[in-house]
Amino acid sequence: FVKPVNTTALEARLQRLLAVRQREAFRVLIVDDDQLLAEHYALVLQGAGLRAEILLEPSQIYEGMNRFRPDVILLDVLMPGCSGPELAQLIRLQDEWLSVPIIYLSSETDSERQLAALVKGGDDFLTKPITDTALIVAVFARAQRARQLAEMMTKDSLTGLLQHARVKERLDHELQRSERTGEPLSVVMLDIDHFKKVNDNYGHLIGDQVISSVANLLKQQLRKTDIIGRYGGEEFLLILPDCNQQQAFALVEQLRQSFASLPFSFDYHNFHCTFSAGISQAKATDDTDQLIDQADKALYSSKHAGRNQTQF
Ligand code: GH3
Ligand code: MG
Ligand code: MG
Ligand code: MG
Repeated sequence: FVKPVNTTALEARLQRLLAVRQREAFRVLIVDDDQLLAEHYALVLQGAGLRAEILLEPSQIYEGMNRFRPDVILLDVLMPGCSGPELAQLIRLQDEWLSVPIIYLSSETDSERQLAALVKGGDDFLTKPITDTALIVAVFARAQRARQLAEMMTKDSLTGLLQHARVKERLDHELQRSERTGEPLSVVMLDIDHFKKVNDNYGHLIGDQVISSVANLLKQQLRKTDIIGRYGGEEFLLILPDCNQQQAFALVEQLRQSFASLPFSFDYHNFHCTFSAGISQAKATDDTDQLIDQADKALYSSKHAGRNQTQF
């Protein structure tokens, strides 16, 4: 006697689980040559509040990954041209995609062959046919873990901003995109002025608070599409897509003035801090390092000219 699964109770629990608000819906890339089936999975996942995109053509995997940046890949095993496990191997060749969970979804029930597929770079093996609930749970659980891990790996713990290496990766990506679309792209380097004195006069804990408040100001005032990184101790790198040098200048000047007027206190003593900034706008011939270097040089000019200012 097998006790029937109470699907309504399970689904209700699942709904509650999914109701936990995600800052951004999980993205699932469905790679399957069977369009009808892929569309069915996409609908099921979208119904559960996830974002799903279908890739019917395995050869477009890198393009699809770069455009969609999935949290999870749902991968068919038997496809013409390139098998699922072969594709998993290709995905794992890119450092950037090493930790994206790959879930095989196939009618393959032979455990030897399932194992062989997993060894090539997959994380889970689901078999078709699959219930909607089982699919949602499997994908959701993997996506959630992957997001948590990715957050921990990429975010600076004091400010919650992207770490040095990650912000450079994002700049590579945005630079390629701006070359493709022709949209302007600006980069800003910020550095807190005389920060050593803040530490010396008020201690490192207060210094940390000052760094956090720059980060909070940036998070509050920049657009969702802007990218903010903690580039060094008290240095920040901003990537501003679809923003030219003049627009970036106006924006940074506003930020600079807001920050300069922010009061800090230590032992009933109030003090203010300032930062200096340098801006560079991408030209067609620039690479990531050149763009950062130009922003750095502009920052140096601001420092040299007396600090608490923005130059490009
Ligand atoms: P300048 O105006 O030329 O930028 O002067 P500065 O004093 O800010 O010079 P510099 O950039 O060389 O000094 C940065 C200091 O920031 C050195 C380091 O001790 C301190 N620092 C770096 N990371 C942290 C951090 O996470 N917390 C605190 N409290 N201090 C940090
Ligand atoms: Mg197939
Ligand atoms: Mg510095
Ligand atoms: Mg400094």
